[in-house]
Amino acid sequence: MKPLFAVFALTLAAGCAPATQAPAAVAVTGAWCRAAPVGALAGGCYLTLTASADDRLVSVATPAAKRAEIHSMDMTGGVMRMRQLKDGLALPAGKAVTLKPGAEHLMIIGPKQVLAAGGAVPLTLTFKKAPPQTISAPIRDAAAPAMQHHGGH
Ligand SMILES: [Cu+2]
Repeated sequence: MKPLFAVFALTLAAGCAPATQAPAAVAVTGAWCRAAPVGALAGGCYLTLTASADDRLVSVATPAAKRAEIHSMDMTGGVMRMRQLKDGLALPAGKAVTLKPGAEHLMIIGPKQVLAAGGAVPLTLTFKKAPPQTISAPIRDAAAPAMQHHGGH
């Protein structure tokens, strides 16, 4: 048993050594924001985050709204409840974390622009370890693409 433990400990130690590890990075894919009617008080944005090492989405900011928050949504006693994740969102190494309608999402509160399909929302994502990233999330209607065919012809 002893040699096995030794190998395990060595592997762990190597994983923590900064010299042998690639810099922390988070891949951001599939970002979009839900189109909202003129005068909407808030809007939802969604994306998929994959961290190369254990990390955390700490905060989000946008010049397109008064503020932006990281939210979760869950069912409590049959009621959908939304709450702000004040400590951010955990991003386990190598695991794609998808923020989507009905689950974790980004909320932009007090939009300063109309959230119309075809536009885009700039979002700056701040992580605990990885460098911050600014992306442009296209605004789309929430309807699934397959559903849009019904009204077409
Ligand atoms: Cu929300």
